[in-house]
Amino acid sequence: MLPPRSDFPAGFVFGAATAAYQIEGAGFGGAGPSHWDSFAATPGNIADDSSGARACDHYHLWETDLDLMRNAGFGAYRFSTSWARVMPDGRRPNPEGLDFYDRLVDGMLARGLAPFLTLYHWDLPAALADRGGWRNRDIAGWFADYALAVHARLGDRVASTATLNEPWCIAWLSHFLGHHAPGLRDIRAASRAMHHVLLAHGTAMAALRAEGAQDLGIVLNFETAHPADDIPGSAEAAATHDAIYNQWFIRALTGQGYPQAALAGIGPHLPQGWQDDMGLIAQPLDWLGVNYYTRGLHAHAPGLWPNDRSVAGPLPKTQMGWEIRPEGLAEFLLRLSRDHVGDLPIFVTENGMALEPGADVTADPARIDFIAGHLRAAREALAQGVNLRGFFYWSLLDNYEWAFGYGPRFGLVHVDYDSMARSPKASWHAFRQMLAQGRAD
Ligand code: PNW
Repeated sequence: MLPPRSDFPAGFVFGAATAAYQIEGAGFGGAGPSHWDSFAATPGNIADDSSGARACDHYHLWETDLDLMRNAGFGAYRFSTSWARVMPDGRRPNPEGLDFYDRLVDGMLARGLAPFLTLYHWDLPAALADRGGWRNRDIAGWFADYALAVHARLGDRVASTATLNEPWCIAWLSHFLGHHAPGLRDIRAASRAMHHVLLAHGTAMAALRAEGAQDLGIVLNFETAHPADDIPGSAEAAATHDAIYNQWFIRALTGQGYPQAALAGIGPHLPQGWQDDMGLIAQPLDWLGVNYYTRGLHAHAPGLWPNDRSVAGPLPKTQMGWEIRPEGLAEFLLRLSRDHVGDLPIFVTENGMALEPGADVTADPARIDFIAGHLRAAREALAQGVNLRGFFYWSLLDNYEWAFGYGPRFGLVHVDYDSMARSPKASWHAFRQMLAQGRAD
């Protein structure tokens, strides 16, 4: 059972989240290729060698999907626009792509769903990737132009706009760990990307503000970093990981500067004159988005910086192998408000679990328990004074889980990838039951 709606303040937003490349289908409707298409086409990069070419065919089934959002009783929908669909070559708008999002936003409003827009959830146009992508400083201007093009079309109707989803994944996971497009394992490329994502955010924020845009924010991911054992080197590995993952972005965004423990390895590879960009990066935010899934255990690894090796932990795990630890959500919300953002409104923009389906693909009691635990953690943070404004489940639909392909299923709604049939799971019904207790807003 989920906690009652009345446990949350009036106006608290409940929603579900998706991302364009994971659900829409790609490469048609005037869209250009993205670097995910080429990454996915390279054998070995994706667990099942699949791509987002068809995904959930949401591009054609979007009305069904918005009905699923509304019928669950949600008041908001977090979605992303695809840069490669809006600008096939990264620079010039594609009217057909903008028309699609225009209809989508109108469809949300017609169903009483507040549109929470994310401008970049990883589908970089291939033409820009070919010019160095996030390694090229010019991406700050390219991204700002894209942000303005979307704002010009949708800005009068969206409730909220995030610049980037998870800059750690865009920069570190993709350029240092090599797990996501463009699949690099290169400290110099990664360090530059770590700075350029923030520069792009700041440049776009300033441009959007100049156009009168409101309710602007960014979505960061956080993962508790604990030492795997008592060796001092493991405490150091966990602290270094924490600096790169949990502190780098929020510190820069709030004018606190990059953390020393991360600068030790990244600093020498940053672009010249990076210090001069820190003012532009620290644009005032209207809200912060927090994605939280799990904790990681870290052990000392001899060799190259950051001397960090991830170790499997003892707690119960999801289908991703991620430990389930709801109290970490409350810990992060408190830590963020105490150390970084004070009273700034915070939204949990993603939290969810992948679960192996059983014979009845709609029976997912473990997911209901997972959500209940994390909602209780959210309530705990509220009780301790955190200015938490909403909670978005990841994800509405089973979808393309990046390097893991179509295996892991995060959805409140099951998707049959042959027939494209949608079947609401017990967790969807649990939200519906909770939210039927009356909208507080
Ligand atoms: C997030 N990690 O990705 C994304 O925002 C979603 O698109 C994705 O489907 C969801 O979480 C579930 O994975 C992450 O390696 C991917 O730490 C990887 C990591 C974190 C978040």
